[in-house]
Amino acid sequence: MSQPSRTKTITLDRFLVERQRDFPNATGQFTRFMAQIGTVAKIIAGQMRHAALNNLTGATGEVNVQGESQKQLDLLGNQAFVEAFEYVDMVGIMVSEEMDKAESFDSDQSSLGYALMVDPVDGSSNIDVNGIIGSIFSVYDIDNAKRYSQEDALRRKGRDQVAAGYVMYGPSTMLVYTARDGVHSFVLNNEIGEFILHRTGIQMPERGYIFSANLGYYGKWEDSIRAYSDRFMAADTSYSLRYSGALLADFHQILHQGGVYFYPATSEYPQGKLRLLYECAPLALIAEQAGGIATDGAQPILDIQATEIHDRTPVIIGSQYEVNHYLKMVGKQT
Ligand code: P6P
Repeated sequence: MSQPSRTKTITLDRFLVERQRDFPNATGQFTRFMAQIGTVAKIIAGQMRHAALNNLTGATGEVNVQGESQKQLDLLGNQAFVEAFEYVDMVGIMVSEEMDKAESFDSDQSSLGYALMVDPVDGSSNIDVNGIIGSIFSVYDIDNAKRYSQEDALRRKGRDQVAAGYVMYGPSTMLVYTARDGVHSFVLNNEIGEFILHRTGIQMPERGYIFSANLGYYGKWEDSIRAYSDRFMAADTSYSLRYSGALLADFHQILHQGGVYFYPATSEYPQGKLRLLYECAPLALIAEQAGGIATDGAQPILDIQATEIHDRTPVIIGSQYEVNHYLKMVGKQT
């Protein structure tokens, strides 16, 4: 009798342990870190699934440091990250879209630790209409022994990231990350509570057919950006517009199908709206690891020096063809 074909089920933990063998100096700290990310993702996924039933949608009535209305799930998501990393003694400092200042986790370890930057619930305005949302994270090495000042430890360039990734709370809960060794995705199997390997070495198509931008701001863009945007709607091109209001969801589609997401400076956001440390830099590392490009129009996102933990930046991110076209038509990239 033929045996059932055994598709190897590779959990996130197994993948991390096997990858760790490729890094002879690995201490296992990153493996433990990513396991905690998996735990936070499961907690937030559960909160999202039951939000409407538990009356957890809607705003808190507070405004966050960004001047944006804070949703209940913004705070719950942020708390899930704080609780997951304050006790494991590997994150020395955490920056979050939902916290005015960086949170220091006292650590008696003298070895290397991590600085963690997170957008706990990206696209939270979608919560009230059951839209797609996610969490974005970015990780840097810090040396707790030196007792960095928070600001010193945080004035980083995205190119220094140890790892970056996001969790998408959609029809499936999907975790996508890179540790500078390619881009890998995992899907949460709710029956067994494990993230299962979905794809490794994801490569972004060199050219796509999706463009993602909030055309409601068309009138607030400079002329050259309007001309760039017009190209996607011209009779002789065949692009589709996709814009969900959640950066990571729009980026995820472009990562797999190719194209471009752009949120340029507007008269309302002269520095751009999206945040450098916990939205643009992590996705830029993933984009570059997958063969794509991420720029602010003048320089690669990963080369931008953060001066403040909630810095904003214009962002154009996606396939080589579409982003290079932006740089030709609009950009001044050195
Ligand atoms: P707008 C969500 O608030 C976010 O930071 C990104 O996830 C999203 O792409 C963008 O802002 C949406 O901004 O101005 O189009 O509503």
